[in-house]
Amino acid sequence: MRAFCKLAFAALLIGFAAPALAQGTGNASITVEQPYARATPNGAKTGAVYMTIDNKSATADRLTGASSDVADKVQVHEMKVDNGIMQMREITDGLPVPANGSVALKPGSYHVMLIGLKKPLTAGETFPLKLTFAKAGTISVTVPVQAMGSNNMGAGNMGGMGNMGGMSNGSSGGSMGKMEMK
Ligand SMILES: [Cu+2]
Repeated sequence: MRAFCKLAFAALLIGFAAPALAQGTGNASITVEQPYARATPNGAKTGAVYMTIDNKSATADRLTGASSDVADKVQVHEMKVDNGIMQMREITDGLPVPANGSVALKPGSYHVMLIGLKKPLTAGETFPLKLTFAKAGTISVTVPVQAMGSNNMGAGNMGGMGNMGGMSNGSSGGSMGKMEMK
């Protein structure tokens, strides 16, 4: 009985440890870990996708583009605070994924930007996203949508993402003026 319990516990641990969320089958060198998007408020025209991209090969790669059915346009963006002003811009020359390394797309930093959302992103749903790499080619991932503010680390940045939603429809908003898209 005791041995059985240990075995069951070990199986449980293995279950947790397995990279169940690693995606990117069909290509050994690049894997996409734990992609997710935040739910968007009604009427929002933009959303963001976060993930960690691992490169297990000895050759550096670049994320050069993305596409999805859920939005008109998908771009790779960089966000940073410059002189107290939150700015984001499209990375047009590709986001570097270092050899034998990884790059994190996370709130307040790099993200995949969904522009022209066809419908709000709803918590609990998933949507397909295609990522194009200079060397590894196209990798398809399934992105789960998490509730707004579900990640404490990004809570402060959620306001920024909300502002992005307002930005695209051109309406004025209190904090929108603090954000510029280049
Ligand atoms: Cu963006």
